Amino acid sequence: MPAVLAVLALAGLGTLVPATSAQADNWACNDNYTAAAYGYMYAYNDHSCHGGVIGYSSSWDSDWGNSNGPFQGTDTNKASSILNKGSIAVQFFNGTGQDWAGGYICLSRNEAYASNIADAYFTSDVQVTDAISSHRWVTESKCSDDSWAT
Ligand SMILES: [Ca+2]
Ligand SMILES: [Ca+2]
Repeated sequence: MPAVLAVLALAGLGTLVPATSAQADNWACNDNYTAAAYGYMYAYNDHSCHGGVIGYSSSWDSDWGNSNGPFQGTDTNKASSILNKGSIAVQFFNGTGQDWAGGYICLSRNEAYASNIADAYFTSDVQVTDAISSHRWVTESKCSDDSWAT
């Protein structure tokens, strides 16, 4: 009987550990969201809102790699988690330019943040991690598919 109980206890632990670590992953994003300024979006170097803030903005930036605006130089192609504390959605693009063309992905206000975009793809099927190069604010209706955020 003790052996059976031990196995049951281990099985119980096995289910608890992943849940706890998943929650831990989101705590930094939760904390950052609480601390974030209203009306701003944020981007982070690593997943789970770790690795430092690449930049934050209440406005738009059509090129995260140029020398203008809230995102500049090496900020482009670096974000691994993103956060939205604005009143509408943020649309992130793989490309640059004010024609806002090419593949994109959206982070709605209600999603608040995407703690790990490793499994996310732009509408062009290009992987989002370390590939965001511009962003703008859009109404939620312009972002039809936002079910990817976790
Ligand atoms: Ca810029
Ligand atoms: Ca990164």
